[in-house]
Amino acid sequence: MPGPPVGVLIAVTRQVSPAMERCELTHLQRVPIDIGRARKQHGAYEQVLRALGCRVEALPEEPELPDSVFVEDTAIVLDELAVITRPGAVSRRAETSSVARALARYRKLVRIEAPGTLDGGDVLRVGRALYVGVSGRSNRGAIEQLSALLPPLGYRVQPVAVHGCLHLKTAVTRITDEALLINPRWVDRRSFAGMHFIEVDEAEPFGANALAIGNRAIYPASHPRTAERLRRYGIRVHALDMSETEKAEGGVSCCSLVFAA
Ligand code: CIR
Repeated sequence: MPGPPVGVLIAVTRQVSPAMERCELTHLQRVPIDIGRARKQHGAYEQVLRALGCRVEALPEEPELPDSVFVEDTAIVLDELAVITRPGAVSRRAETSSVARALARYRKLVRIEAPGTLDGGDVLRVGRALYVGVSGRSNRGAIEQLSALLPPLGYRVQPVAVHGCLHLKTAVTRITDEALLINPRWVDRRSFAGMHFIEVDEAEPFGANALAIGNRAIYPASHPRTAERLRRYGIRVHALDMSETEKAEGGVSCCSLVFAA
């Protein structure tokens, strides 16, 4: 298992939008969101990022962009460059420009062009492999663009079918370079040859989204049984109440872009 990360880690985040109640929803029913509570929870999330060694760069809030707290969907930050996405939901396309400005200080930028659509929540990186969910948000056109751009840099791009959930990373996230946290009902584990799997508890289908940093993971308090499985695997779990962003169909990985400066 890799030790704690070395060097400066940046975590780009964004304050919860006052419009979050108008967020996109695909698999969930709309229920009231308490914006004040969402902001407190988001502040606690940023605190844990700091405790895990990240320098948090919080972008200003976007009052007209309901889903703008979910910065993960706007970019894929790799070691050599950042790919600015073209989000699958039209309501989310305007989120990318401010993130691109923030990332331009750290990486050369490239962009997904129409008719490609890509949400960062569909891109799972494990070592030099990029698994890309073919979902309601991310299409083959974007995967073709990634497949032209990234193999010359040493990345392998592999499309993965996702069923029954919003993004690939709703169904599976990286815990270490050897282990994935997975809900096998939403994604086929055979897509990830050679990996070890930690399965979510059956009662916690949304439990496959963790944000792992070194041997620690930021993880929603709403999935205690799966959290126990992570602990048994040797992961130090930082459990957070994320109830309000969960109502907006977001997980813990969605709320930041973490990368080495
Ligand atoms: C959406 O539907 O786009 C937002 N309400 C939730 C996005 C969550 N992002 C993610 O899983 N990466």
